[in-house]
Amino acid sequence: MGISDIASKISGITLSDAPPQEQTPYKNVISVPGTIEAENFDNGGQGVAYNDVSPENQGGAYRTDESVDLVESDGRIVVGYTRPGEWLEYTVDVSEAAEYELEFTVSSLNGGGSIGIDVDGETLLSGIAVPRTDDWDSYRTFTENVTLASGEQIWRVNMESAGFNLDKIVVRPPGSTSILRSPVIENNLAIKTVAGGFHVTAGVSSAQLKVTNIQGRVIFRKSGVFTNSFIPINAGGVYFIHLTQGDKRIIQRYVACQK
Ligand SMILES: [Ca+2]
Ligand SMILES: [Ca+2]
Repeated sequence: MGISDIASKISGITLSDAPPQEQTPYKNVISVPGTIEAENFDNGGQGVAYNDVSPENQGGAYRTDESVDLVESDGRIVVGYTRPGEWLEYTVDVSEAAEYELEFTVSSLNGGGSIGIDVDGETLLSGIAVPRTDDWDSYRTFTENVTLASGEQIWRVNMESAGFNLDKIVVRPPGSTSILRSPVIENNLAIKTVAGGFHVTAGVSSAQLKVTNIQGRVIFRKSGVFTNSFIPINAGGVYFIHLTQGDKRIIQRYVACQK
């Protein structure tokens, strides 16, 4: 067998010559409203169901025959070792065209990441900053509101800027959550909800704090620099806490139980 025969045999087994795999849901089509676990990306492999820079599963968890880096962290399976330009696709079925709230669960040691979502090739979200959580094993949520069409669709989650772990995205009708865990945009801007009220920090430059009730009426307003300042909420009901500082903004829902 000559060199050219060997070369043709080698090229005959390279993956690039294999026909592309068909894209199918990993377990089931994911019902929305519902939970998209990041690790349950579609079947189909590199270039079809996902784009992953490193050929091996660097975390070594869950789906060990895929290139996507899956890590066990804080008792969860998450997508880790994210790199800019990587993406994952999910086959979802939206029950009803409506507004929904997307709640992302993430961790990030150093912050600086951003995420986006395309639906059937159209941008749904782009440039969404992923909060810093100071530890890879420390997870937080943040939410974005979107309008979705009904029916089966392919969601592509884009790792626009890297440096975060993605656990899951919960999709729910807006207004259906109870107390959300606190998002942190930067270390110096945070809302931490607790029973009986919330703590607010805007530690570096002056921020505006506004609390509205479910009718949109402002019931509390404060501006300046706060460090872990406690704002009591005494009457039961649903409130929205708005914290803005320059172009940064956190809006968080707070549900106070009747006493
Ligand atoms: Ca990989
Ligand atoms: Ca997960």
